[in-house]
Amino acid sequence: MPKFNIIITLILFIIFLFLGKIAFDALADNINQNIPLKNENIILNTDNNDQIIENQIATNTGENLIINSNNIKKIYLATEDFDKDGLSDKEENEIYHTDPNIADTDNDGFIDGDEIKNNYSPLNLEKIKLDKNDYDKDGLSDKMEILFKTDLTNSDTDGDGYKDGEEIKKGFNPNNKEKIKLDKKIEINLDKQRLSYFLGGINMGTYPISSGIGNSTLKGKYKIINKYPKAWSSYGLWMPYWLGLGTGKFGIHELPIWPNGYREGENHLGKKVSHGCIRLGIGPAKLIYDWAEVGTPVIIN
Ligand SMILES: [Ca+2]
Ligand SMILES: [Ca+2]
Ligand SMILES: [Ca+2]
Ligand SMILES: [Ca+2]
Repeated sequence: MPKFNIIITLILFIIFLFLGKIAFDALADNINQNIPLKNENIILNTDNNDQIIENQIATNTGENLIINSNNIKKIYLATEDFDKDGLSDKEENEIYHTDPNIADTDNDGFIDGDEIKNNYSPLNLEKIKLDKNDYDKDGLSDKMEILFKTDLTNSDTDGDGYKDGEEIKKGFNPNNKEKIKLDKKIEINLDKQRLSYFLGGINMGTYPISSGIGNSTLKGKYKIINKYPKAWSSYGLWMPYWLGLGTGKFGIHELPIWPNGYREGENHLGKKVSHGCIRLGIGPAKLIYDWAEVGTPVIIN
């Protein structure tokens, strides 16, 4: 009966194929159900090796998924702006921590990109500027977090136990667990009569000064060579918060005070009136004095 056996074998084989197709369809449905319904770019890594199957589905939510059997990781592209708010998906995810799928994250009527362009916080319903908003309450404004490339939604970006704001205040790198100091520098612009101070290349503040009359403040690269809370000038007045420059014959200090208590030059900030020193106003002088160290470079342009 060999013919009969062949027929039985063929029938069994057809049944086997049919069951196999049912199983395969069920598996395919299952995979499809596990894919979020939003339209996304999805990369399926089906078998843990290097084979990656790219599966473009309809449109894009700004989220690109890599799926393999062990983990799911979203990739945001610098070339995509899914919600058309003027910020790329990557910028929204990595820098501003806004929603790449919603144009107006804080729902205040202004789209994220416009808020950033005009220095407003896209994460605060209040009309508040980035330099006044501290989203994660770590003592560093959102504006400075963006400049220092720290995480404005994480109070301790590098996870070393010190808040981002504390690290910047003490001059440490908030993006590195190691205790690494950031470079300090002071720059003085004689034409603009302004002093700026920099930490790690980031401008921390700019203040009006009063430098030497005519060209009596010499341009050049200097270092702070000494500092005294109150120095005495040969012109017979006190120079509070003294930071000596060059050979120490001139320096940066607060508006001078005569022995009778009269404060010199309060109306002169922004004008060249001194004998060569760089005068700072009340407030900024102490701030710069406390911040700068002996050895800090001072560049006068
Ligand atoms: Ca966007
Ligand atoms: Ca908004
Ligand atoms: Ca932070
Ligand atoms: Ca830290």
